[in-house]
Amino acid sequence: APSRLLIRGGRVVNDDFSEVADVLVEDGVVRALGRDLLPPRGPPSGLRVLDAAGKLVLPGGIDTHTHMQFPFMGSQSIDDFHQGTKAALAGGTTMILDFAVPQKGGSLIEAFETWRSWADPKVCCDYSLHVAVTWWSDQVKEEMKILVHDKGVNSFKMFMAYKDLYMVRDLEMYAAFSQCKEIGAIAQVHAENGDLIAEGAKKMLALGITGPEGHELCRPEAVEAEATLRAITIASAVNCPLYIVHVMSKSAAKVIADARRDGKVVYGEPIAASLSTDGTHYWSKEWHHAAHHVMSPPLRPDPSTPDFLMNLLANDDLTTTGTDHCTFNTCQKALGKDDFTKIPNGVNGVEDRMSVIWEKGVHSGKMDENRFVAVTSTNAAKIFNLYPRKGRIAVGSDADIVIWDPKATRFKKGGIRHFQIPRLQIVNHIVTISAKTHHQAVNFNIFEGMVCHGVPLVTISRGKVVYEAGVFSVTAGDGKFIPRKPFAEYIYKRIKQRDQTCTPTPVERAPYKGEVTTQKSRVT
Ligand code: DUC
Ligand code: ZN
Ligand code: ZN
Ligand code: ZN
Repeated sequence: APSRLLIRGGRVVNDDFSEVADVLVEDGVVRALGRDLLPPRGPPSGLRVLDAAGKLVLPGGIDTHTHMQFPFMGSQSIDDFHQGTKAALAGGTTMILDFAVPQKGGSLIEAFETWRSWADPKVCCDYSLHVAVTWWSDQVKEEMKILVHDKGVNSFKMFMAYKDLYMVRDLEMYAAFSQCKEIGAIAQVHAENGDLIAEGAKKMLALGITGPEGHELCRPEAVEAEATLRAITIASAVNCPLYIVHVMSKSAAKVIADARRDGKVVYGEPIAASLSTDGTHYWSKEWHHAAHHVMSPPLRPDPSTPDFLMNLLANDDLTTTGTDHCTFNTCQKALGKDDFTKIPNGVNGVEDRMSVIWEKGVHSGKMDENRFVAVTSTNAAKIFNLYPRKGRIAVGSDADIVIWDPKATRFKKGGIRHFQIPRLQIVNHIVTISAKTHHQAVNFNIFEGMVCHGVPLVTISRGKVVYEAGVFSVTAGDGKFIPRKPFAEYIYKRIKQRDQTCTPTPVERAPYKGEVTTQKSRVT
């Protein structure tokens, strides 16, 4: 295959600027960007030309939140690192951030190495790993440091829910957040009150509510909002940057927006699911349909939630987007047939996210193409310190690029729509999202039937065309683990600045009436 690519005549879209330009790709990186890069004599041998006229040329999507082949709730998620990353590429995502999750009492480094041994031989796109802190000890503290210094990890996730399995208490979070601050890592939380959920679930089961609706009823919005505020309060006490994963509710999003207005270094990550569907499905008459929507925190029954979250994403109250892609087939979901607490939690999205956000965000008129790039790619790259290697189309950046059709239309009935582009015939085949046509392993799609006007036509991963015209040319293991260094500049400057303004300085206070000695007092 030619080692050089010229993407010609497309509209190159970064988070801050769009311009019609050619993109020359060589050795996996962007070599040049400009007008008319094609020599008048035509392409030299070894140069493949992709005509992108009328299309957008976007930085590949970064999915900040996936769980491929995750051993969880008596099951293992069905999309593994192979199928899951192929599906990502088909959807225009060229990098995922997955989670290594140790058992309580287990080594973080061992978990990290285990996940790497699963992912490395299988991944088709680049990836990084967040590591979960599920318990606390001196060993955990030391291992966090080693992971940051030697293993390319700069983000640690704490679960405030999943009592007995993964949940950490406030004091443990305080300790973990302090350590994150110390070693230059960003703290992440799954924000839900695990104690309230456990009690709520007991109550539901005692009332005879055993179906998927019980899942939502025992963990209402307030349970998410309370934990979100608690995590922000704890992070703020140690001035550690905080990233709230899977923001699912209006009330949690409001808490984050408020904290950001107060100047706190907090980021919120809504997911494809919370931005485009809702919890009314839990009341479906078909058990399997309801069960396939079971994830934590749950989708919210309030149908105004997706629009609300999308508005906050558009105006920078929320910052990034992931999917929490963690899929289970119907037979796996059936583990919880008689008891909703046993339904393996998780929904799809890794393939759907870009088109779903385009549809509900850009096509709906809530955001422009630049904001779309910011929330699907650039902001994640900045926060997790992958920028500008990832998240930007610029000279020297990895050539993770998507040729995007912003105005795809419906299939002609019974036919497949072909786009005739010189040297390239593109088959546009995912205009209507369906489990029948998606590349995800799972046998259900929570976005079933959604019509999308924005679709990836060609996906390029580190300079290689890996998906085109509905066809993959990628091999398991082609993706790479991307190590990340401590605190991105994007975050560090703000934390430093807050260190100065937040730290109380001891000063002399005026003596009380009749007091002979003065003593140190703290005035902030
Ligand atoms: N929530 C899910 O739905 N699945 C995986 C883990 C999580 O927190
Ligand atoms: Zn979670
Ligand atoms: Zn439904
Ligand atoms: Zn998750």
